[in-house]
Amino acid sequence: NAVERALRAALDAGSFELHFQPQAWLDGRGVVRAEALLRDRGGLLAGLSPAEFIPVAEECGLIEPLGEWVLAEACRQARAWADSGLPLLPIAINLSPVQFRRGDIAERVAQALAKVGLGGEWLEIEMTESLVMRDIDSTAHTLHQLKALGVRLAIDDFGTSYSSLSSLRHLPLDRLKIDRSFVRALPGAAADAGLVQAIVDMARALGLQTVAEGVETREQHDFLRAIGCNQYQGYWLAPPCDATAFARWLDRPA
Ligand code: G
Ligand code: G
Ligand code: MN
Ligand code: NA
Repeated sequence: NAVERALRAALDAGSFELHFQPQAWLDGRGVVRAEALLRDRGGLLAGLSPAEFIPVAEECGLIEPLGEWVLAEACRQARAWADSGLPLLPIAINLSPVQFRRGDIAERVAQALAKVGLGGEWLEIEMTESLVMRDIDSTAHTLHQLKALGVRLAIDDFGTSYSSLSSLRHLPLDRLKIDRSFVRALPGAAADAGLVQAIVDMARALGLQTVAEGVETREQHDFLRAIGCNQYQGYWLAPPCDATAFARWLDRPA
Protein backbone atom coordinates (compact mmCIF):
# COMPACT_ATOMS: atom_id res chain seq x y z
CA ASN A 1 0.00 0.00 0.00
CA ALA A 2 1.34 3.39 -1.05
CA VAL A 3 0.57 5.19 2.23
CA GLU A 4 2.30 2.46 4.24
CA ARG A 5 5.41 2.74 2.05
CA ALA A 6 5.34 6.52 2.44
CA LEU A 7 5.06 6.17 6.24
CA ARG A 8 8.12 3.90 6.32
CA ALA A 9 10.03 6.26 4.05
CA ALA A 10 9.15 9.28 6.19
CA LEU A 11 10.20 7.50 9.40
CA ASP A 12 13.49 6.40 7.76
CA ALA A 13 14.15 9.84 6.30
CA GLY A 14 13.16 11.66 9.48
CA SER A 15 10.86 13.94 7.51
CA PHE A 16 8.07 14.09 10.08
CA GLU A 17 7.70 17.27 12.08
CA LEU A 18 5.34 18.63 14.67
CA HIS A 19 3.30 21.72 14.04
CA PHE A 20 1.83 23.63 16.94
CA GLN A 21 -1.49 25.35 17.47
CA PRO A 22 -2.17 27.46 20.58
CA GLN A 23 -5.07 27.06 22.98
CA ALA A 24 -5.97 30.18 24.96
CA TRP A 25 -8.19 31.28 27.82
CA LEU A 26 -11.47 32.84 26.75
CA ASP A 27 -11.26 35.35 29.62
CA GLY A 28 -8.20 37.05 28.15
CA ARG A 29 -5.46 35.44 30.24
CA GLY A 30 -3.61 34.43 27.09
CA VAL A 31 -2.18 31.18 25.75
CA VAL A 32 -2.36 28.12 28.02
CA ARG A 33 -0.80 25.36 25.96
CA ALA A 34 0.02 24.25 22.43
CA GLU A 35 -1.37 21.20 20.64
CA ALA A 36 1.23 19.26 18.66
CA LEU A 37 -0.04 18.11 15.25
CA LEU A 38 1.89 15.69 13.07
CA ARG A 39 3.02 16.72 9.58
CA ASP A 40 5.32 15.20 6.95
CA ARG A 41 7.73 17.84 5.75
CA GLY A 42 8.25 17.45 2.04
CA GLY A 43 7.72 13.70 2.05
CA LEU A 44 5.11 11.67 0.16
CA LEU A 45 2.60 12.28 2.93
CA ALA A 46 3.02 16.05 2.78
CA GLY A 47 -0.35 16.61 1.13
CA LEU A 48 -2.21 14.31 3.53
CA SER A 49 -3.83 15.05 6.86
CA PRO A 50 -2.91 12.78 9.78
CA ALA A 51 -6.62 11.93 9.73
CA GLU A 52 -5.76 10.04 6.53
CA PHE A 53 -2.40 8.45 7.39
CA ILE A 54 -2.73 7.77 11.15
CA PRO A 55 -5.37 5.05 10.55
CA VAL A 56 -2.97 3.36 8.10
CA ALA A 57 -0.14 3.60 10.65
CA GLU A 58 -2.45 2.02 13.22
CA GLU A 59 -3.27 -0.89 10.91
CA CYS A 60 0.29 -1.69 9.89
CA GLY A 61 1.93 -1.29 13.30
CA LEU A 62 3.86 1.85 12.42
CA ILE A 63 1.88 3.88 14.95
CA GLU A 64 4.25 2.47 17.59
CA PRO A 65 7.45 4.11 16.31
CA LEU A 66 5.52 7.11 15.04
CA GLY A 67 3.72 7.69 18.34
CA GLU A 68 7.00 7.30 20.22
CA TRP A 69 8.56 9.89 17.97
CA VAL A 70 5.68 12.35 18.56
CA LEU A 71 5.99 11.92 22.32
CA ALA A 72 9.77 12.39 22.33
CA GLU A 73 9.66 15.31 19.91
CA ALA A 74 6.95 17.13 21.88
CA CYS A 75 9.04 16.79 25.05
CA ARG A 76 12.19 17.88 23.24
CA GLN A 77 10.42 20.95 21.86
CA ALA A 78 8.93 21.97 25.23
CA ARG A 79 12.42 21.79 26.72
CA ALA A 80 14.01 23.66 23.80
CA TRP A 81 11.54 26.54 24.08
CA ALA A 82 12.10 26.79 27.81
CA ASP A 83 15.88 26.75 27.30
CA SER A 84 15.59 29.52 24.71
CA GLY A 85 13.96 31.78 27.26
CA LEU A 86 10.33 31.50 26.20
CA PRO A 87 7.93 30.87 29.04
CA LEU A 88 7.53 27.11 29.41
CA LEU A 89 4.28 26.09 27.77
CA PRO A 90 2.52 22.77 28.30
CA ILE A 91 2.17 20.71 25.12
CA ALA A 92 -0.81 18.55 24.25
CA ILE A 93 -0.26 15.46 22.11
CA ASN A 94 -2.81 13.21 20.44
CA LEU A 95 -2.61 9.60 21.51
CA SER A 96 -3.79 6.73 19.35
CA PRO A 97 -5.90 4.01 20.98
CA VAL A 98 -3.29 1.53 19.78
CA GLN A 99 -0.58 3.28 21.84
CA PHE A 100 -2.91 3.55 24.80
CA ARG A 101 -3.92 -0.12 24.77
CA ARG A 102 -0.38 -1.47 24.77
CA GLY A 103 -0.40 -1.14 28.53
CA ASP A 104 2.99 0.51 29.00
CA ILE A 105 2.05 4.01 27.92
CA ALA A 106 2.54 5.53 31.38
CA GLU A 107 6.05 4.08 31.53
CA ARG A 108 6.84 5.44 28.08
CA VAL A 109 5.53 8.87 28.98
CA ALA A 110 7.50 8.87 32.24
CA GLN A 111 10.69 7.98 30.34
CA ALA A 112 10.13 10.65 27.69
CA LEU A 113 9.62 13.32 30.36
CA ALA A 114 12.60 12.17 32.40
CA LYS A 115 14.83 12.29 29.34
CA VAL A 116 14.29 16.05 29.04
CA GLY A 117 13.90 16.70 32.76
CA LEU A 118 10.32 17.91 32.61
CA GLY A 119 7.54 17.19 35.11
CA GLY A 120 4.31 15.60 33.96
CA GLU A 121 2.42 18.87 34.27
CA TRP A 122 4.07 20.04 31.03
CA LEU A 123 2.35 17.35 29.02
CA GLU A 124 -1.30 16.91 28.18
CA ILE A 125 -2.72 13.86 26.44
CA GLU A 126 -5.73 14.13 24.13
CA MET A 127 -7.70 10.96 23.60
CA THR A 128 -10.93 10.36 21.75
CA GLU A 129 -14.15 9.79 23.59
CA SER A 130 -14.54 6.29 22.17
CA LEU A 131 -11.07 5.30 23.43
CA VAL A 132 -11.81 6.56 26.91
CA MET A 133 -15.25 5.01 27.19
CA ARG A 134 -14.37 1.58 25.81
CA ASP A 135 -13.29 -1.06 28.32
CA ILE A 136 -13.65 1.41 31.15
CA ASP A 137 -11.87 -0.52 33.91
CA SER A 138 -8.60 -0.94 32.06
CA THR A 139 -8.89 2.63 30.76
CA ALA A 140 -9.34 3.93 34.30
CA HIS A 141 -6.25 2.04 35.43
CA THR A 142 -4.10 3.56 32.66
CA LEU A 143 -5.51 7.06 33.17
CA HIS A 144 -4.73 6.87 36.89
CA GLN A 145 -1.16 5.84 36.07
CA LEU A 146 -0.79 8.83 33.75
CA LYS A 147 -2.43 11.14 36.27
CA ALA A 148 0.03 9.97 38.91
CA LEU A 149 2.79 11.40 36.71
CA GLY A 150 1.05 14.78 36.81
CA VAL A 151 0.08 14.53 33.13
CA ARG A 152 -3.14 16.35 32.16
CA LEU A 153 -5.86 14.40 30.39
CA ALA A 154 -8.34 15.69 27.82
CA ILE A 155 -11.10 14.09 25.79
CA ASP A 156 -10.76 15.17 22.15
CA ASP A 157 -13.66 15.65 19.72
CA PHE A 158 -16.07 15.53 22.65
CA GLY A 159 -19.69 15.02 21.65
CA THR A 160 -19.03 12.94 18.53
CA SER A 161 -19.21 9.62 20.34
CA TYR A 162 -20.83 8.58 23.53
CA SER A 163 -19.85 9.16 27.16
CA SER A 164 -21.18 7.79 30.38
CA LEU A 165 -21.75 10.57 32.92
CA SER A 166 -20.57 8.38 35.75
CA SER A 167 -17.33 7.66 33.86
CA LEU A 168 -16.80 11.36 33.19
CA ARG A 169 -17.28 11.91 36.88
CA HIS A 170 -14.98 9.19 38.16
CA LEU A 171 -12.12 9.16 35.63
CA PRO A 172 -9.19 11.47 36.47
CA LEU A 173 -9.89 13.82 33.53
CA ASP A 174 -9.03 17.51 33.29
CA ARG A 175 -10.75 18.76 30.14
CA LEU A 176 -13.28 18.16 27.40
CA LYS A 177 -12.50 19.50 23.93
CA ILE A 178 -15.82 20.36 22.31
CA ASP A 179 -15.77 19.02 18.76
CA ARG A 180 -15.63 21.66 16.08
CA SER A 181 -18.76 20.32 14.39
CA PHE A 182 -20.72 21.88 17.27
CA VAL A 183 -18.81 25.16 17.05
CA ARG A 184 -19.01 25.70 13.28
CA ALA A 185 -22.53 27.19 13.12
CA LEU A 186 -22.32 29.21 16.33
CA PRO A 187 -23.70 31.52 17.46
CA GLY A 188 -26.64 31.58 15.02
CA ALA A 189 -27.71 27.93 15.11
CA ALA A 190 -29.98 27.60 18.12
CA ALA A 191 -29.67 23.82 18.43
CA ASP A 192 -25.85 23.93 18.38
CA ALA A 193 -25.79 26.87 20.78
CA GLY A 194 -27.98 24.94 23.20
CA LEU A 195 -25.82 21.82 22.89
CA VAL A 196 -22.58 23.66 23.51
CA GLN A 197 -24.12 25.45 26.49
CA ALA A 198 -25.27 22.08 27.86
CA ILE A 199 -21.78 20.57 27.44
CA VAL A 200 -20.17 23.53 29.20
CA ASP A 201 -22.66 23.38 32.08
CA MET A 202 -22.30 19.61 32.42
CA ALA A 203 -18.50 19.84 32.39
CA ARG A 204 -18.56 22.48 35.09
CA ALA A 205 -20.83 20.32 37.25
CA LEU A 206 -18.33 17.48 36.81
CA GLY A 207 -15.35 19.66 37.69
CA LEU A 208 -13.95 19.58 34.14
CA GLN A 209 -12.70 22.45 32.01
CA THR A 210 -13.88 22.96 28.43
CA VAL A 211 -11.92 23.87 25.30
CA ALA A 212 -13.85 24.80 22.14
CA GLU A 213 -12.24 23.56 18.92
CA GLY A 214 -12.37 25.15 15.49
CA VAL A 215 -13.12 28.72 16.57
CA GLU A 216 -12.89 30.74 13.36
CA THR A 217 -14.75 33.98 14.11
CA ARG A 218 -14.99 36.70 16.72
CA GLU A 219 -18.71 35.92 17.07
CA GLN A 220 -17.95 32.31 17.98
CA HIS A 221 -15.29 33.45 20.44
CA ASP A 222 -17.60 35.97 22.12
CA PHE A 223 -20.48 33.51 22.35
CA LEU A 224 -18.25 30.85 23.93
CA ARG A 225 -16.87 33.33 26.43
CA ALA A 226 -20.39 34.48 27.33
CA ILE A 227 -21.61 30.95 28.08
CA GLY A 228 -18.64 30.16 30.35
CA CYS A 229 -16.49 27.94 28.14
CA ASN A 230 -12.94 28.09 29.55
CA GLN A 231 -10.56 27.95 26.58
CA TYR A 232 -10.53 27.90 22.80
CA GLN A 233 -8.47 26.83 19.81
CA GLY A 234 -8.90 27.64 16.15
CA TYR A 235 -7.93 29.70 13.15
CA TRP A 236 -9.31 32.87 14.74
CA LEU A 237 -6.50 32.65 17.31
CA ALA A 238 -3.90 30.99 15.08
CA PRO A 239 -3.63 28.08 12.64
CA PRO A 240 -1.10 25.31 13.32
CA CYS A 241 2.41 26.29 12.22
CA ASP A 242 5.94 24.95 12.58
CA ALA A 243 7.95 25.37 15.78
CA THR A 244 9.94 28.37 14.56
CA ALA A 245 6.85 30.26 13.43
CA PHE A 246 5.06 29.30 16.64
CA ALA A 247 7.84 30.71 18.83
CA ARG A 248 7.76 33.90 16.76
CA TRP A 249 3.98 34.09 17.16
CA LEU A 250 4.26 33.65 20.95
CA ASP A 251 6.86 36.40 21.10
CA ARG A 252 4.91 38.81 18.86
CA PRO A 253 4.33 42.32 20.09
CA ALA A 254 0.89 42.66 21.71
O1 G B 1 -3.87 18.52 12.27
P1 G B 1 -5.06 17.96 11.57
O2 G B 1 -6.38 18.72 11.70
O3 G B 1 -4.82 17.67 10.14
O4 G B 1 -5.33 16.56 12.29
C1 G B 1 -6.28 15.68 11.83
C2 G B 1 -6.49 14.59 12.86
O5 G B 1 -5.28 13.87 13.09
C3 G B 1 -6.94 15.12 14.22
O6 G B 1 -8.03 14.33 14.66
C4 G B 1 -5.76 14.91 15.10
O7 G B 1 -6.17 14.57 16.41
C5 G B 1 -5.02 13.75 14.45
N1 G B 1 -3.60 13.85 14.74
C6 G B 1 -2.77 14.89 14.49
N2 G B 1 -1.52 14.64 14.93
C7 G B 1 -1.58 13.42 15.52
C8 G B 1 -0.60 12.61 16.21
O8 G B 1 0.55 12.98 16.41
N3 G B 1 -1.02 11.38 16.65
C9 G B 1 -2.30 10.96 16.50
N4 G B 1 -2.63 9.74 16.97
N5 G B 1 -3.25 11.70 15.88
C10 G B 1 -2.89 12.92 15.39
O1 G C 1 -9.13 16.44 16.42
P1 G C 1 -8.06 17.41 16.78
O2 G C 1 -8.54 18.50 17.67
O3 G C 1 -6.81 16.78 17.26
O4 G C 1 -7.75 18.11 15.40
C1 G C 1 -7.04 19.26 15.28
C2 G C 1 -7.16 19.63 13.82
O5 G C 1 -8.12 20.66 13.62
C3 G C 1 -5.86 20.13 13.27
O6 G C 1 -5.51 19.31 12.21
C4 G C 1 -6.13 21.48 12.72
O7 G C 1 -5.54 21.64 11.44
C5 G C 1 -7.64 21.56 12.65
N1 G C 1 -8.10 22.88 12.99
C6 G C 1 -7.61 23.65 13.97
N2 G C 1 -8.27 24.83 14.05
C7 G C 1 -9.22 24.79 13.11
C8 G C 1 -10.23 25.73 12.70
O8 G C 1 -10.40 26.82 13.25
N3 G C 1 -11.05 25.32 11.69
C9 G C 1 -10.91 24.12 11.07
N4 G C 1 -11.76 23.83 10.08
N5 G C 1 -9.96 23.23 11.42
C10 G C 1 -9.13 23.55 12.43
MN1 MN D 1 -6.53 16.87 19.30
NA1 NA E 1 -10.46 17.44 17.94
